[in-house]
Amino acid sequence: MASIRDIAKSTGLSISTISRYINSSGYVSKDSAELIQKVIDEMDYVPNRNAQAIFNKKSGSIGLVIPSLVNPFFSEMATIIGNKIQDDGYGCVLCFTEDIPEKEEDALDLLKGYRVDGIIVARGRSVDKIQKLSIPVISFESIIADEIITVSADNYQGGRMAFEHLYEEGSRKMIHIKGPKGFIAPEERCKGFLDASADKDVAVEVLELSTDYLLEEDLDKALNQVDFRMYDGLFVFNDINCIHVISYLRRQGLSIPGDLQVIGFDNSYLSEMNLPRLTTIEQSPQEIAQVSYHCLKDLMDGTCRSTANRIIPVKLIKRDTTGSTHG
Ligand code: XLF
Repeated sequence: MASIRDIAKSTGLSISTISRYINSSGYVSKDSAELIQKVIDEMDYVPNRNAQAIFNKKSGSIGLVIPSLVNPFFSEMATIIGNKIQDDGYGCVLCFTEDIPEKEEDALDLLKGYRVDGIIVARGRSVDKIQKLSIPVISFESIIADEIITVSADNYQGGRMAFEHLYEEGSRKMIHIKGPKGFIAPEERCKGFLDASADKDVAVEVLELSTDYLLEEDLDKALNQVDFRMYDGLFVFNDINCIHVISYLRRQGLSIPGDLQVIGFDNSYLSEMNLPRLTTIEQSPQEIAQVSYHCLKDLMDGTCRSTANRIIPVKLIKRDTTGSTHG
């Protein structure tokens, strides 16, 4: 593998000139720069990131902490953010928590150990640890502290929209399958749903799941507690669970939306692929990724002007699990 020394030898320039060029850390004449680049291309030289990290006192990498890639919302978000990180010449260190607090703490320690230049942490729960990281950090969904920017969809409004859509399409006996306690987004979605139902004086039921990652048979057990024939409208807190619930309902002989109108949350790619195609509340992974990454870059560059939380608007995506054939 070619080294800086080989490039210096081949160009006849000094190691410090080559180093200045590679690290963009000082003046190099146009002629020398062209010559160095030509030799770099010929030798297929790739800079040693570890050496650069020591020299620049920056690791050149960014950490991304998410629950897992199983949920398509997080895989889309990770793909978009990961691409942005890579396009900017950083390395992306991807860590998984599976929503287990100890795993999250280990991931944060690992990233700290790697001296990453910034971290985006999704659905983080290690409030103390995140606060004490002393690394620029952006939190997706979780509220950590005043000085830490949270990027989140407008979950409360999304919950309201879900109720209002089911109501407008004729549902009057509704149930909400709520995400686990301790996560702010499902709580807010549920609150919005309940507040909107109270405004219309319609009573709604809530079934709370114990985790976001129930195996199909455990989810079926939770769903067995409910007689879905009593209801004509259902809001599930995220698309992946919603699609499992639809499969359960169809196995019970219920038709969607004929017997029960169903709406999810996320607008992940699965919602378009499901049959019937899923009506859902969109939280755009593109926008969330864009805002999260830009805020992080501003923090890293020291150009961030406000630590106010960034709330991303949500949107109703009407497809085939609600509407015309209902009732
Ligand atoms: O934390 C919430 C619940 O699930 C997150 O935004 C998601 O909607 C992703 O599917």
